Amino acid sequence: MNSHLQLGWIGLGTMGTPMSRRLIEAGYPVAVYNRSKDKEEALRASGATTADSPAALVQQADMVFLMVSDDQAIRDLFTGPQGILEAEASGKLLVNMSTVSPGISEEMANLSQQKGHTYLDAPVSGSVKQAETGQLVIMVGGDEPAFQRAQPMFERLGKLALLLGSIGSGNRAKLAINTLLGFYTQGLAETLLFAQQHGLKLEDMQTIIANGAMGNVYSKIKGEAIMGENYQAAFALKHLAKDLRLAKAEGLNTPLGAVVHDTFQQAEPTLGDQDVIAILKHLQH
Ligand code: NA7
Repeated sequence: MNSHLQLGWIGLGTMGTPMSRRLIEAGYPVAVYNRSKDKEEALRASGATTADSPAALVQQADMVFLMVSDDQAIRDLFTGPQGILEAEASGKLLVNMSTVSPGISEEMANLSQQKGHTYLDAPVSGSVKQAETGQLVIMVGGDEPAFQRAQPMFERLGKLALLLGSIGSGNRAKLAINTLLGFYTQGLAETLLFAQQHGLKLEDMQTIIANGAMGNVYSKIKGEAIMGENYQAAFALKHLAKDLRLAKAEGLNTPLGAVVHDTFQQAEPTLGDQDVIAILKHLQH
């Protein structure tokens, strides 16, 4: 670990909080910024310092990670008042780990370059548990030297970091894998509902799925959530609805893709803040 490296972290939501904490626990000095200040308290208690604005954060850090909701959040943080691009600094590495469109990454990478910074898109596969345990899969777009610069931090955050190509490649890979997540989530929910409607017990279906080739960690966790009626968001349904919109905008127009896109858009207004597997409740009606 390079103890002279000062890190910055923007976005302390469900994912950003455990991810930034892992870097603090590894011994890096980390300064944090979150739009809603109350979320900074827990990180301050863990040893982080805070910055008053994205610009102030960039000024004091060598490398800044972002983990926020969507394209709009990224646009606000980069180009808003006291935003990243207003920092009086250059030569910083900006690592955007949020799931956003390839287009906004290309745009922000260009603007960053004009200010002498380097940008990587580095969205992740995995949710809270993987974030807490450093088991995320990190999909990266950008150039090799920047990737190498971020690699020690990626090793702390994930079990795998792959450089996939130019800026936006990480975002494209993330949209592809989350399309599969959409298929699987709706598929699992429909399978369990079908079985239940035919008088089968959910516990028995769980056992059958877990012992067959279709079983995996995801089906186990989500099946248990359904049985326990625990829909607290490990991955909020609104984020998957957003990812499917982005995938559609990138040209996803397959039979399953179209159905899953529409199902999650319909469910979002009422179930958006609950976990993705709450799609089951939408399908029940
Ligand atoms: P959360 O828990 O919904 O957290 C979202 C974060 O993004 C949170 O820190 C928000 O700040 C921040 N945010 C949202 N909009 C803005 C704007 N406009 N400006 C600044 N900051 C903003 O998301 P997750 O941690 O579950 O997921 C993060 C990403 O990973 C997302 O792309 C997922 O699809 C995958 P707030 O606290 O609301 O002030």
